[in-house]
Amino acid sequence: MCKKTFILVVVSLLLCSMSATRGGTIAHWQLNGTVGEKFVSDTDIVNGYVAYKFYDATYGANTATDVFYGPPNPIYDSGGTSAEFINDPGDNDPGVGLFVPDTGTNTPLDLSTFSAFTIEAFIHPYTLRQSVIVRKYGGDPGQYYVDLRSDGDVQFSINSDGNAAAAGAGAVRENEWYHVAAVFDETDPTAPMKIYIDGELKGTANFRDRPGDSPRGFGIGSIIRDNNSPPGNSGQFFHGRIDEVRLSDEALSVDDFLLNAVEGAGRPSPVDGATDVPRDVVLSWMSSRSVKGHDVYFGTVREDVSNANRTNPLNVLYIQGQEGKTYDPPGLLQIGQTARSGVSRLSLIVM
Ligand SMILES: [Ca+2]
Ligand SMILES: [Ca+2]
Ligand SMILES: [Ca+2]
Repeated sequence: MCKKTFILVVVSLLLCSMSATRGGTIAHWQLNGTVGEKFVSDTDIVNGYVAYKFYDATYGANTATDVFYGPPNPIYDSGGTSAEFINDPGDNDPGVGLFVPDTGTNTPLDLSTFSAFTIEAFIHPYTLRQSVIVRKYGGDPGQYYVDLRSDGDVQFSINSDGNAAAAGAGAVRENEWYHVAAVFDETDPTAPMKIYIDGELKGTANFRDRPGDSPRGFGIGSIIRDNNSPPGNSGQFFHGRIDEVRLSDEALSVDDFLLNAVEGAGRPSPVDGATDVPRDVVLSWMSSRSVKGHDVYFGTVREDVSNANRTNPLNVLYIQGQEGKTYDPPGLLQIGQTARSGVSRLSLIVM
């Protein structure tokens, strides 16, 4: 049986002059290292806050359970890595997580001095359960968190657990990447608390108070209930990958999320290595707001698709300057596909 191979190439047309309008970054942990090696620590690239790996105080020796450097999220800085939390004891405690020590009253990481802020991270959960993405634990007032629930909900909470913007059950699934953003703005008359998944507003809450100061450490992938170094009381360990944790001192618009900071085009759908793809699939991709259009090349001859351009389209240039980020191939495809994405050039190879 003969299989046709279709090759799709999307070329992003970049705007040359882009102005950055976003405000200040409080911290940005990129969590970059060497894939497969054990995570040690990560220094945020703006203010130098160090996130250290620690083992829960009740955690026994288990070399399989640790935090490693894992594959990067496919959207932002896909040349880096993530932190891969291998925490699968069948429950969410004990485990291994990351912490940043609290250094005093009303520090920037307390988020108590900002009238607006945004918390972002890319997550790729292996298991849906009660587990922390980021959290500064404390009493009421004195805490904030973004966490994952067993039903695929993601919640953003300030001070008391009940003050929560919830994305809702099924907002995320296991073994897929998502961008999560929690946005707070005391002055927002519509709702001061918002939770976004992949740039889509999923939930709001009308609680208007900023977090109070907390004396506990800041946790990534775990709750920290003290300020010991390493923590002596921790739990709710995340099982999966977390990447690019960023705190900003303003209520970012969706356009300013890291989700949209990708250079060129990326994140092909169907995803890399996907199986059971419907034959009437509509191919899609994401691109940054600096991209004003896409040229889509599609054909059965790899060399033609690779070599074609606007002046020499080789009969494979299907779309020119398209603003949209989807492409519905003509007819039905025979698919056992692989996909590869580059920085400013996206290729979907459909077998
Ligand atoms: Ca990274
Ligand atoms: Ca504090
Ligand atoms: Ca514990």
